[in-house]
Order: sequence, then structure tokens, then C-alpha cells
Amino acid sequence: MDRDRVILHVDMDAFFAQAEILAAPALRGRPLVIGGRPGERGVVATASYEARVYGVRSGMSLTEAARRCPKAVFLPCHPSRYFYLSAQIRKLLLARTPVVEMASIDEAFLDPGFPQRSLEEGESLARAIQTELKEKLSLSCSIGVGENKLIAKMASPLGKPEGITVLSKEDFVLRFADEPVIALYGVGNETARKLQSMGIQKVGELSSAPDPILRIAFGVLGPVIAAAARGEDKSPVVPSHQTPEPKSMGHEMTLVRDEADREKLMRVCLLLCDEVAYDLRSEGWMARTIQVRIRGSDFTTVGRQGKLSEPTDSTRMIFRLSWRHIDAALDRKPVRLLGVRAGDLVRTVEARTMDLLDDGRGDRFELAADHIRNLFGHRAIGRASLMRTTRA
Ligand code: TTP
Ligand code: MG
Repeated sequence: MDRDRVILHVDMDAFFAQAEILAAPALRGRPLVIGGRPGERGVVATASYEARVYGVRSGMSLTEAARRCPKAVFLPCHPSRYFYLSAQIRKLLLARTPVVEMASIDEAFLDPGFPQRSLEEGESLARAIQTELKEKLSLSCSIGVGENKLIAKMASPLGKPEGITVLSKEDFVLRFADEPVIALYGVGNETARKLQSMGIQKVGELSSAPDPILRIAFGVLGPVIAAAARGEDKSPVVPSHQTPEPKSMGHEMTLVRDEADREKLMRVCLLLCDEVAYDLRSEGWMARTIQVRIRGSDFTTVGRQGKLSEPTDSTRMIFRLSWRHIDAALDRKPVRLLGVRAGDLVRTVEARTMDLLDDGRGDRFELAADHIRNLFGHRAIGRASLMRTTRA
């Protein structure tokens, strides 16, 4: 068989929902909607397959999801859990094959570099990976196997959930010929509209469209889109670079005016701690030490460091220690810059059990605030006491 490569595309099934089930196993088998509570303004991040039966989909409003499936359990997102699991998945895949490209938080392309380039070999590797993810991480996934990234990526959803789909190029052409062009990986709304205006509706029609016409409409990309419609794709699996683990996370703020007012400085400190704690929570870290930096109007800089009583990602705890050190270092001189840095980091899941929901009210507020920030942007929410602080 004249085949260049065998590529696998691994994609977790209802990823955020599975992560929530790991944190609270009693949820298994129930219709779950992840993204927030029914009355909230946000949208569904994902739904378990039990909820999808009722027509609940990613991107749908929470209100619509509640209408379609009133008995579903609605949960907010917990990004630190998902980042942590994603790193575990990556580690497991890297142990199986050297070239792993994490394409998003829950999907990866693998290039096992098989010398025989047989799809059968790809299928048995897929089966081994699926079993290992289930046994070691209790996660189910679906895997597409094909001779390039395009085919593997378009094959993996076909068997969801818990499926393995192997497609040869010939299978691919047959399977997608009658699908609308938007079904083709890489073709977005804009391209699809343009193709439609040219009378090209289906993948099959695109595969035989003349290159010169496509070139006029899409430039050099024209022939590439047509090749994709024929199941051709030469793009390599690019190993995701291992982002080095951070040693610390910090924020600094130069004040609009040099400031001596203690209450205003306290608000700036709270804002900085809120940002540091948000970063920690988003990436799944807890800090064991805090460093603060205070620069006076005369540019003299003082640094202080303190140890937290236990690892934390809580704004409240980080603020308490940071402010104690900043306050002790203030000497009536106007301040030009404040900085807060969290150090000696430890992974959240190693620092405490997975269930963050059962924590105190303060933490619950912080998780809810993180969720709103993720949906509406970083400046969408703050503590009431921060509202009057302006950023330099
Ligand atoms: P997907 O892999 O697209 O979806 P999924 O894993 O939930 O379900 P499946 O693959 O079985 O169809 O996305 C991975 C995660 O990304 C998903 O669990 C939640 C998140 N996500 C959003 O937050 N918003 C979205 O619109 C989508 C599509 C996903
Ligand atoms: Mg998925």
C-alpha cells in the first residue's frame, strides 16, 4: 500500500463532564450539563452523552439546556481539573508514541512512525491507548486512524463515544462525498459561503473543482482545500513543546500617581492577589510562599517573602499574607509600584483532593468568579472593594 504515514487522532468523550464525574463518581450515568446553573447567562461548555440524548449541545444557552433536559445536573467549569487531566493524558500518550501534538485540551494527534505504515497496526495501537486511558485515568475517548491528520481528525467523531474508526483514503472519499463542505476540517463558515456562491455545496463537488477556479477565489489555499476534499493532507504532527513548569506567578502594578494612602494601597494589593490567585487556579497550581515588592517614589525597592500556613490558590489567603508584609514595609513615603508573586508552587490535585466544590463560601465565590471571567473576559468581575482602583 502506497501510504506515507499512519496517524491517530485521540479525542476524549464529553471531556469536562468526565472530569466532573472523576471528582464526584455518583454523577456517572446521569445527564450532566457543564458550564453553569440554569438561570445563569452563560452557555453549555459540554454535556454528557446522557444529556445529549435530549438535544443538549455545546454552545447552547444554559436556559435552553434546562428546557430540553430539566432533570440534568448542572455544574460550573473547574479549569484546573481539566488542565491537570490534560497533562496526565499527554503524559500517557507520550509513553506510547514519541510524537504527540496536543491540538486542544482534550485531543491529540499521534504519529507512531510505523515502518509498515499499515492501518491495522494503527488500529491495534488505538485499542491499546483506549484501554490504557480507561484503566489508568478512568477516561473514555474515541480515536480516528488514517493516513494523515485530516482523515484521522474527521474519523474520530464518527465512532463517538468510545469508538475507534479506521478510514482509508478511499473510505474517506466515499464517507464524506455527500456531506456539505462545512463538514471538511479546515473549512469555516466564510469559506463555505464562498464555495456555495460558486455552486460548490458538497465535499464531493469540491474534490473535483478545477484548481484555477479555486485559485482565483482562495489563492494558494484553493488547491489545498480541494486536496482536503480528496482526503489528502501533508501537514506534519508537530510535537507540542513541553511548556516548562512555572516556578512562580506574579503581577505588578505601577500606580497612576504615587500613592501614600493605606486604604488605596490595600485595594491595589487585593487586586494583585486576585489576579495571582486567578492564574494559579486557572492553571491548577497552589502556592506555598508569597513575595511582595514595594517601590517608593524615590525608586528604592523593598522585597519581603513569607510562607503560607498551607498551599493555597485562595485570593483571601494570599491577600492576608501579602498585605501583612506590604503594610509592615510601608513608611509613609508614597508608593510607585506594588508587586505580588506566588512561589514554591505545587499541583492543586496533589495539594488537596479533587473536590473543590465542598470548600468554604469564599472559594466558591472565587470559582464562580473565574468562570465568569472565562466566559466574559478578565475585567468582567472583581470584588466590590476593587471597583474604584484604576490601573496604570
Ligand atoms: P470537544 O472535544 O469538542 O467536546 P467534548 O469532549 O465535550 O465531547 P466530544 O468530543 O465527545 O464530542 O471539546 C472538549 C472540551 O472543550 C469540552 O468538554 C468542553 C470544552 N468546550 C467548550 O468549553 N465550549 C465549546 O463550545 C466546545 C465545543 C468545547
Ligand atoms: Mg472531546
